[in-house]
Amino acid sequence: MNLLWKKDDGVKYSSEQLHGAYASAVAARLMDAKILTLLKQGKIFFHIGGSGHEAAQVAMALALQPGKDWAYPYYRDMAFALQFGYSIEQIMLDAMHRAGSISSNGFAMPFHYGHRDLRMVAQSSPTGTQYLQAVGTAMGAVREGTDEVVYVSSGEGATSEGEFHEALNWASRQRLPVIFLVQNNRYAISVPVHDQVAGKSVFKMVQGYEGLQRFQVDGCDFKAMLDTASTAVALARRGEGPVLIEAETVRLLPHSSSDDQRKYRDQADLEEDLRRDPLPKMEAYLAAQGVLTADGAALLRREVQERIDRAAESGEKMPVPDPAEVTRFVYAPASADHPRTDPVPSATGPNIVMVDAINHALAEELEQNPRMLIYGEDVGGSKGGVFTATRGLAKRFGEDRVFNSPLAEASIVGTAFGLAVRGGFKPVVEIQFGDYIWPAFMQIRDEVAMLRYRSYNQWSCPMVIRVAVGGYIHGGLYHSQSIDGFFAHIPGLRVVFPSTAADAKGLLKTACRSDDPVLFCEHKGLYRQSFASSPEPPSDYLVPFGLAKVRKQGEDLTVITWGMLVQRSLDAARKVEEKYDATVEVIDLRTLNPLDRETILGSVRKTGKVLIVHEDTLTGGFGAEIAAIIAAEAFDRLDAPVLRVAAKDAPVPYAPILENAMLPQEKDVLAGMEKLLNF
Ligand SMILES: Cc1ncc(C[n+]2csc(CCOP(=O)(O)OP(=O)(O)O)c2C)c(N)n1
Repeated sequence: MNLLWKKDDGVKYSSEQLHGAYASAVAARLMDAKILTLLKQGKIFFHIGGSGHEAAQVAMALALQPGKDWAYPYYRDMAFALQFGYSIEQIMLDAMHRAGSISSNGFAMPFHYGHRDLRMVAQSSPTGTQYLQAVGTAMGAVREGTDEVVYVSSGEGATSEGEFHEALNWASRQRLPVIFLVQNNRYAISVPVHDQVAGKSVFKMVQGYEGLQRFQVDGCDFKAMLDTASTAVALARRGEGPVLIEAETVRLLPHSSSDDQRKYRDQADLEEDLRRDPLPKMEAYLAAQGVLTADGAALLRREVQERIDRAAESGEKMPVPDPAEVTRFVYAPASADHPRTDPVPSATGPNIVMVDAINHALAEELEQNPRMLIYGEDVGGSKGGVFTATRGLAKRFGEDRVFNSPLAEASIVGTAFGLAVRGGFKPVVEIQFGDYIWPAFMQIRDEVAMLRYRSYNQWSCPMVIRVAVGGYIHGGLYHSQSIDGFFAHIPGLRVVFPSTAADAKGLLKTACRSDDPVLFCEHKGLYRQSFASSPEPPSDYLVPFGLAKVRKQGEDLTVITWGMLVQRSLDAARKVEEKYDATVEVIDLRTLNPLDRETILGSVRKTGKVLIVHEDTLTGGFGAEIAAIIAAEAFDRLDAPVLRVAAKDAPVPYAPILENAMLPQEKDVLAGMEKLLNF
């Protein structure tokens, strides 16, 4: 083997490796051209290319170890993907959205790379979400005692996203082995870098992160880039912390096939980029090293072009995905098999309140699963969360397994994603208040809930997101919100909402063992309520998802409710039964996703009248969904319109008299019941 590269840190590359990197760069360049032709022919619908970024990308991939190191590339990373181990044929099948395409089987957009064997985590489209995920994966690498490195990339535009900075903060704080490669082509679609980045340089912008090593390099210069990438990987692998590389590249094509860059870039600017084209420079360097000749380069181009043409021809003949599979991998395949029987606890302990039941469920699950981790704001140390749900856990299980996160909700969920995709780790994270879950919404909606689907079941990130929700506690506008309606609207996310201590324990334990991500709603007003307390079920008590509980049997009216409104509905039912010759059935849904349609419809068909009661605001609340299901499935059994009792369409105000007026009260439930019984 002819070794051409030897730096002080001992990194070496053979002539074969350098030649291979050139072949990947050429393949990426020719693929861009071919796909644009196929697009004009109507055979492909979208293209986003990396022409001008090839040298930076292949150098980076060459410095990493595919299969060992992890990669979170971005959509412009075709040359990286090829050098890391993707084949031309695989990328072509992705581009043609054919069945069998490696990244997603045609479910994700092309150029969103994901490859299980290569440890390349299936990518999404939001700019910047990948950064926190890479940090989480690096946390896992360190915890497992490996010397794996995690690569993550984006353009310079994505560095304006807050999550990029959250990721730098977390990675620097924990000295994690993450390589942040920012490929600065000076445009984010049409936005020039001076409208984007303070000081026009990402390298300068991030200088305040102590512990972050930084490099700025000409990304069109293969040698300079390989030198930098090798140094960066060696540093990260040695445990010397994260590294940011700003590689100055050029964008030789428009942003994507939907863009025309001549509308916002002048001729001189475009020509200047062409002068910096990295490929001729790479060829000259490799020729000088004796790795490439002019004839050899020409032959390679011909061979690669032929292979690309063949890949396009055979790709066209491949079948398209099967529409029968359109909902196949929204959830873990086994998750449809939840048992339909409510377990009876084998023994019960003394009465406990809900927050203690949650605490005990977490302790038991930490005990039985050594790879479960708990973190969030104020969760570690002796405080144990602002509601004390995690009190004592850090002391008992160690600060290594139960710890504080920075005050950053996207960080909490994004890193949990990165931990969970490794397999094995089960992050059970806490969002302190539902009102503050929104910075994590992108991670939850576009990332956590969609990962399995977009990767055709190659990747998943099961986790539990515990979140304190709800009002009736004089918490005001920002400590009282109901969020269940938003999250029940997300395919791929389980939504659980217990109303008793026993259910909270049994459901949380199920959540901790679920293969799906779970949003676990804990009502703050129920944490210490005596009416929500129950005898404590033992550690083998697991409540299945998708099984509502009939809290009170009745014949004349069905009330469907969950969370805080269960008790108010039970109280109202008893009052109405004293006044009317009628009995009321009260159903506590316990999980909104999966939804127990069977119990709902069975009861409605029996009573013929239904009142849906929830704490969330009326418009767009989850009650509307239940009403629609009943209207569609049990219309012929209804003796009255479906009615809803819910909060007024307003925020939750602070003064108790206002809060009471806004949130549904027992008297409102009673009025709804009477209206239906009198109908
Ligand atoms: C969160 C989010 N906002 C907006 C977009 C639309 N978008 C896609 S790419 C892009 C520009 C990205 O520019 P940059 O990060 O510099 O990378 P480049 O495409 O130049 O390589 C935008 C605005 C998106 N995908 N995600």
